[in-house]
Amino acid sequence: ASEETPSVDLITLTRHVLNDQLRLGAAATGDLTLLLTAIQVTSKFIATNVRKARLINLVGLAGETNVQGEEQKKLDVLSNDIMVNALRASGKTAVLVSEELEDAIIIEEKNRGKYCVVFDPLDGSSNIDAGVNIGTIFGIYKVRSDSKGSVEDVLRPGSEMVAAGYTMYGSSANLVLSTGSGVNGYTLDASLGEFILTHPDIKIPARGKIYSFNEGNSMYFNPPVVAYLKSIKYPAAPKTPYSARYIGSMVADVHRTLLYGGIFGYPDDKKSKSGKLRLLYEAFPMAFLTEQAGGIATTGTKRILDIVPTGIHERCPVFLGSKDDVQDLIKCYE
Ligand code: AHM
Ligand code: MG
Repeated sequence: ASEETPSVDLITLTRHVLNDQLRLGAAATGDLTLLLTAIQVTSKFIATNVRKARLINLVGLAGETNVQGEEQKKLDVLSNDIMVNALRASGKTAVLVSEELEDAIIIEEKNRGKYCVVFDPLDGSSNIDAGVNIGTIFGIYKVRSDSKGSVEDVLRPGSEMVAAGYTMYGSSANLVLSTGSGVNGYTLDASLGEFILTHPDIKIPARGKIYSFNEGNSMYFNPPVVAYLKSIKYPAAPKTPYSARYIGSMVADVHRTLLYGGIFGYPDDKKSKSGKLRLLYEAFPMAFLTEQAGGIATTGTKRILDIVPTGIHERCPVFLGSKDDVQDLIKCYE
């Protein structure tokens, strides 16, 4: 086909998920698809506002105003508020957990649906002012059959999630999603306002050549992590050392890991006894995607998706990525 001819058979996210749900048969009601439509709208909204804020920051950098701090704060809050409002209004949710909110939101009866959404509305916000990629991370549970929606509905292992994903706000907005049968990547076509399937059936290479850790924390790292990092930086010949890539935005670091392979890690250490990343809305969704793409996600000693959360803002150590690479790390813990 010539490059000037646009495709007239676009696979949008909604079409793709709907097909998937239909394939699953009678049990599907279309509710998950509608919920995902609400999430898509919030991602488009946040993408637009991230771009606007960057413009405003450029003005700030020119020395005129001191709005940077304020605008950045606004963006976090804005992202949280649009998600809460859109998810509530979708009529498909019962419980919402946001990194920005101390308590879970229990949806009132008139708007109540059967899904629970846990999310980090704008992750990696220390990167906003530098124009580096940031993202939204989300995980979805179904309420337990006997429940009208309570925090207990989300204090469940990540393996019980029915879907998980993230949207990365970069040069384009990329939404990566799993509803439990593989991982697909969609890119926002800004002129259509639709997420179009661009990365079908993402599979992590079995082994990569990249490691992604904040090595600035090295002096606090525990012996297994130190041993592992040494093994990939000073390998025995004929092996060659790995490349380091660390953006400091989980969404961007995980996105690269899904596509190129390798290992991403945020360990627990002598300073942060449970690591830094949040179990419910950072570790679980990314672990879900990683496993669905054929990789492994572990705390070093335990499968992340098996953890039973005891609090909604709990933290946990995270290592995820290519099967062979993560297995090498696990060996250092044994
Ligand atoms: P945030 O939720 O406050 O933005 O923090 C989470 C972010 C992750 O995106 C990233 O993986 C990590 O913090 C980076 O932490 P560090 O700066 O300690 O390397
Ligand atoms: Mg975060």
